[in-house]
This record gives sequence, structure tokens and C-alpha cells, in this order.
Amino acid sequence: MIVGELQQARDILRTTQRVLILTGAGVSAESNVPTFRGGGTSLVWRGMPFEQLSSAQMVEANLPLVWEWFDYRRGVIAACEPNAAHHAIAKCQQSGNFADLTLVTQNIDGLHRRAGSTEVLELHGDIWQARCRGCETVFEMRDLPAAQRPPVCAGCGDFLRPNVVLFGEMLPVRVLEKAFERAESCDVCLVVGTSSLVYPAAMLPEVAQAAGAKIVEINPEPTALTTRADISLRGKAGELLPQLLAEDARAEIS
Ligand code: BJW
Ligand code: ZN
Repeated sequence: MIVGELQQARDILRTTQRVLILTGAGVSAESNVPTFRGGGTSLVWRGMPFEQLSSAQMVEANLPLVWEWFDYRRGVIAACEPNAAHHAIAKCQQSGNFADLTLVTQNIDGLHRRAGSTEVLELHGDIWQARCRGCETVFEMRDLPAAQRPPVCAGCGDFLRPNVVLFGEMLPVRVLEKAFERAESCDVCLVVGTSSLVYPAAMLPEVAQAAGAKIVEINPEPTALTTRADISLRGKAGELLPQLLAEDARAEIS
């Protein structure tokens, strides 16, 4: 019964100081950003599965196609606004209700920052940036000529690529280390809108749990994490997160 479980989750959070929130594509679903998986389907573009498009191999094999794919995605995301879930997290960070609140996201859409979250550990990069394949310099997409594909590095002349982490690529080391440090020291790991299938991100709740943290999951569907979670709230992030993170966590849920 969701009301009872929601109350239980709020009770856990009431006595908690250190929280790690891990978000995935589902947190942006109510902003109309398509998820990769869920509902029994997997994202496909021009007949190609996203696992093939968003891969290290495709950057090597067909960089112009990778740019087309990410230009398309940027166009979709540009029309999206942060939703109640992003806002609830940002508000909670700003309220200082928890002594330590770490936000880790697998999302590349930038919607947490747009909602006002200041410290966001972006594990899979940022779709609004490009990076030089040669010298690794990072550029903001808005500073690059939209007509030049692939864009060229002003410093070394090599081609740029989207500054995102594709299958088969390493995650940004400092960001990942920080996320693991926080996972090891949190009391509650709140996992929102992720299928928990992609590693190493999916290891964070496992590490937190091994170190003694409780796991609370929010997802409309069961996931790879559900059986391990202490509480699994079945519902939408935009509906449940504002209730879970409401400042008056002592109030009973009606
Ligand atoms: C809602 C909702 C609502 C809907 N409210 N919820 C260990 C074991 C097995 C494999 C591996 C392993 N370690 C590494 C691997 C390989 C690979 C991997 O994990 N593969 C698995 C899929 C099998 N990992 C990697 O390659 C990673 N790199 C790496 O490990 O480097 C070391 C290495 C180097 C070289 C060789 C070998 C190893 C890199 C992973 C990078 C992932 N990148 C992507 C694409 C980013 C760019 C792009 O956008 O195109 O990141 S893949 C894609 O999946 C994207 C996401 O961030 C990521 C996670 O997806 P997420 O967020 O969970 O979304 P969905 O769509 O899966 O789920 C949405 C959920 O929302 C669903 O559950 C819905 O029900 C729910 N939902 N509405 C709340 N309203
Ligand atoms: Zn360069």
C-alpha cells in the first residue's frame, strides 16, 4: 500500500543526516524527455537501437552520425522544462534539511541544474557540451557553430565529439570517485527513475547498502534493484518525490 510505504520512507528520512539521491532517465520522463528503457521497450532512432548509437564504437565508425543523433536529442531536450521531481530535489538541497545531500545523476539533460540544483555529480556527462577527441578541451555547445558538423577544435584542429559517456567508455574519474565516497558514507540512498541496469552507476546503491545504508527506490515499474531495496515506492517521481521530500516530514500523509 503506497501511502503506508511512503510514510515509512518519510520516517526513515526524518532521522537521517546523509542522503545520496541517484537519478536516471525516469526523473525527466514527466518533462517529456524519452527514457532509454521501460514499459518493455528500448529507444530506437532511425531503426538503430540507442546502445549502438551511444557507443564508443560508433564514435570511431561514424562520428557525423553520432552528431546527428545528439543534435536530434538536444532539439528534444531544448523544448523540455524541469518537472516537480527536479524542483523537489533542488528545494530540498537549498533547505538544508539534511546535513549532507548528494545528488548524483546519470542524466545528461541538465534539467537538475536548470531546476536550481547547484552541486550535481553528472556521471554520464552533459549533452550541452562537446569535447575535443585530441586535446580533451571542453566547449559549450552554444559557443560552437551549429552548421559545422562535426565541429572542429579551435586549439588543435581535431574533431569534437559530444561530452557524454558512451557504452564502453570510462566515466569521469573524479566525479565517479566522489559519488562512490558519498555512497559509502550515506545513511539513505534514494534511487529515482533508473532501471539500475547500467554499470558502474548501478553499483552505487549496492555500495551504499553494503556500508549499512537503507535503499529507497521510486519507479513506476519493478527494476533490477527492487528486490534489494528496503522500500520500493511504485509511482512517478514527479508525484512521489515532492511528498517524500516535503519539508514537514513529520506530517502524516493523507
Ligand atoms: C520513471 C518514470 C517516472 C519512467 N518517474 N521513474 C558490469 C556488468 C555488466 C556490464 C558492465 C559492467 N560494467 C560495465 C559494463 C558495460 C556497460 C553496462 O553497464 N552495460 C549494461 C547495460 C549491461 N557500461 C559501460 O560501458 C560504462 N562504462 C564502463 O563501465 O567503463 C569501463 C569500461 C571501459 C571499457 C570497456 C569495458 C568497461 C559506460 C556506461 C555509459 C552509459 N551511457 C548511456 C548513454 C549516455 C549518452 C546518451 O544519452 O546517449 O547513459 S546508456 C543510457 O543508460 C544512459 C543512461 O544514463 C543509462 C542509464 O539509464 P537509466 O537512467 O536507468 O534509464 P532507463 O531508460 O534505463 O530507465 C528509466 C527508468 O525510469 C525505468 O525503470 C522506468 O520504469 C522509469 N520511469 N517514468 C520515475 N515518471
Ligand atoms: Zn583539441
